[in-house]
Amino acid sequence: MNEEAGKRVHEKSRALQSRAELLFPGGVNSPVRAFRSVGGEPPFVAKAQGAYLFDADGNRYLDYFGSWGPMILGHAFAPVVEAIQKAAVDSSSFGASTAAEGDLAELVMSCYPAIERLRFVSSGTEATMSAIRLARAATGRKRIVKFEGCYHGHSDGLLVKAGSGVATLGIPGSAGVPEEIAALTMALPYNDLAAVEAAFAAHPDEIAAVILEPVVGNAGCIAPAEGYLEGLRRITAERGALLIVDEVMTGFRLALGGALERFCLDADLVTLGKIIGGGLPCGAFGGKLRFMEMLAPLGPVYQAGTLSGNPLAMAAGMATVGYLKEHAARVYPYLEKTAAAVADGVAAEAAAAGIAVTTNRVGSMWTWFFTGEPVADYEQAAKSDTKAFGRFHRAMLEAGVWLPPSQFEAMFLGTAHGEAEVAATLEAARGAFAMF
Ligand code: KE4
Repeated sequence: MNEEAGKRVHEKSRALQSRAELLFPGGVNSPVRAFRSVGGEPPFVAKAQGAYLFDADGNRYLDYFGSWGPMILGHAFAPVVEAIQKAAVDSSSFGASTAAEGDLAELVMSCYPAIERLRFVSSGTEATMSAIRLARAATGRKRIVKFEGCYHGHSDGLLVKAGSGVATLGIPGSAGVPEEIAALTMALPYNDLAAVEAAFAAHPDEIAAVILEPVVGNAGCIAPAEGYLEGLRRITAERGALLIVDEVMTGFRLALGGALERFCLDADLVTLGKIIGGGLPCGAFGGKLRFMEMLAPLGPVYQAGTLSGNPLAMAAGMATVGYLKEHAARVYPYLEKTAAAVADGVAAEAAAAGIAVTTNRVGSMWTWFFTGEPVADYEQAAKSDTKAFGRFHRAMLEAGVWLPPSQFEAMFLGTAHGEAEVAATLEAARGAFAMF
């Protein structure tokens, strides 16, 4: 660790930030990285190993965002690194069919019985955008239902009261999205089945699909209420709309078969990303055969991608998902136990300091909301004290613990986080709360 008299130095990161602001809007290639909602200056990462990030000035940080989900096995996990290196010597892209795509698809489909056919893309945004187009074609309907606080990537029709990024920036949708397109998307309160029933009653035979995060991560972590997911499955089936379960964040995170396995849920279409690429750009969408065979070149729905099924992403995904499948019996209970130790331990430190925090956790994703009230939807999450979260974030960062830079994001940990990391996190939190 690089320190002067107990203070961390950040001169290299500051210099890199100055240059970045002459190159990228806000100095970043994705808004949340700019730390706008938590304050302070984002360190520039130079490398990472296991549970740790190292910045350009040599400072070490415990990583609790894990590239926003993909790094479930820790950074530079040897089997993943070796798989990428091995694939790279045979070229990084072909733009032609490969065995590797089939290998990863078979592995993914062995974990997701709901997926009868699959299509790889290069991001979660592409996956959800494509699934929506498919649902509209399959039903001949135009309207979409999403939920406030859920984020499904930045395609026009889904930037309507979205969560991650937009919620953090306080933008209720996004400039540049035509109102005609936004008007086709209804953003309903999460965990409210009556609102969904009312939407279908108001627009009978017009709603193509309901898309949701089965466990919300983009408003901070919000769990589905008892019976909620089953209710959505029932209503959409009754009303002839598709249920699109966006597992970009929860896939392979909450269980080997994601939320569909954890909550015994069926879906018409599923979207995946993050972990499926082992940290390389990769997304996927898939589901029932009768819908997927509408995709070009078989059917009338066009969807394409230069780097779809990229061989390096396939190799990293195979190494990651393959390891998770082989060791699932050990990995998922471990992640559950370790995440509970961190989430509940920090909550106990807050309580001891007299600070109101609500902890929502499902598996190894969680959020500490700075509020004394329960958080079951975005409206309740938005009542959190984001300034307090900002103070907490800055204090933890200075103590070497890098939390996601937003109250409206989920924390993640992976198999590289152990007892030492848990203890260091609780100690850092104790110190942070002492400064409140
Ligand atoms: P990407 O296009 O960023 O690969 O995926 C979009 C997406 C879709 N669905 C869900 C449930 C997601 O969480 C995401 C992306 N998540 C955010 C973080 N919460 C990505 C981080 C960022 O935007 O920089």
